[in-house]
Amino acid sequence: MTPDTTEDEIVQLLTPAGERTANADFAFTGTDEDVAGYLRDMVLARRLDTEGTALQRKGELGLWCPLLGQEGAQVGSAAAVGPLDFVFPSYREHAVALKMGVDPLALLAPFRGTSMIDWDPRRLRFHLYSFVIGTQTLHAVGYAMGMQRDGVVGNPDPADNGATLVYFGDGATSQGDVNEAFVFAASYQAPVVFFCQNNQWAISEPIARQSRIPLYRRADGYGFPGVRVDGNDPLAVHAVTSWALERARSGKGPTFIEAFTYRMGAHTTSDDPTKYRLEAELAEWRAKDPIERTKAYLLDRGAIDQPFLDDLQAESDALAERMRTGCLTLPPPELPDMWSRAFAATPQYLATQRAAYVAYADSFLDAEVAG
Ligand SMILES: Cc1ncc(C[n+]2csc(CCOP(=O)(O)OP(=O)(O)O)c2C)c(N)n1
Repeated sequence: MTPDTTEDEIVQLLTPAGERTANADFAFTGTDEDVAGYLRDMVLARRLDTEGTALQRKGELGLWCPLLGQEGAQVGSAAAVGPLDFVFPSYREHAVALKMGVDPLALLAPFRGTSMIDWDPRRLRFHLYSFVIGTQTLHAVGYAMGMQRDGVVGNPDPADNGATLVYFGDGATSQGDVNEAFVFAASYQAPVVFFCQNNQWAISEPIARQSRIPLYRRADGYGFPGVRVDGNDPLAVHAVTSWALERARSGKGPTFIEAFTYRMGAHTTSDDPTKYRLEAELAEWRAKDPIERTKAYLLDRGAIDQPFLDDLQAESDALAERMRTGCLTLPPPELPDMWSRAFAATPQYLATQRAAYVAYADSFLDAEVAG
């Protein structure tokens, strides 16, 4: 189902069996401790994801978007984010959200319908989830152009520079807005990294039907580099994303990264993938699991041991327990909140509407007291 391509076009540094491989252009420079950290982040994200699905099945969430299989792409890329960078997610980036400091309970809010956002995007440098396909690519380019004007790009000291990193899916690349984002980013040499998780499916639409060429090659037509990386290899993803972010921060413009991965779960909890894809395909990708290969690599090197894995299991269990109990305590929204959620400072006309509503609602309370 994938476009015609050859294996050697993919940057890979860790094979599915957990063996290190070399690449002529990219090298992983992190330590064993860093890789153990990636393993921890991936395991916790997968557990959060499992609980999200379970909570939806129990009727506590309206919807959940599983990330199962995409942990390597998300953790490897998020680990490359620097202090001045700003991240724009789609709706499946739970592992990135955790890495950026979002509280796991806050992630449940949009899916429980208690809030659109329960974290501070400015403090965490992590924008709210975007459910409208592709809009976040335009936000990321606009923000990156603002960074250029604020002088946070291309400074001699790398510590003074930032860029944006935007996540989207293979299906999003068929969207007009996303192509407009590419054009603007190229025209202005905006400091943005387009991180496409090609998980092979846009709901039931396979990638082969959406693109005649491998997605990363499209970047050439816009005038910036495109790189295809093994999305289930967190080391390779980290190496490629670090390079692309550094390029952007130093003023060399945008990069398109195609993280070649697979959505092992359903599109959302409203979807049944057995209706449109074959079990054999899933089995093939299960053998490329990002967590299993990273664990095998670290165990083989003696960089982690059973106590490490036991502690991780206990930490995962505690996270799951907190999600199960905490989900039920998320405060439901108050109706008057809808006038004060869109702007940092509520404009006068909205404050007036809000006051009129509150007075109207209160008039029923007065009537009750009088009655
Ligand atoms: C503008 C817009 N059009 C259509 C949809 C409906 N929709 C939701 S998810 C989806 C497919 C997205 O696929 P992809 O970009 O590959 O991301 P993935 O869900 O696989 O992560 C579509 C068409 C939407 N949310 N927004």
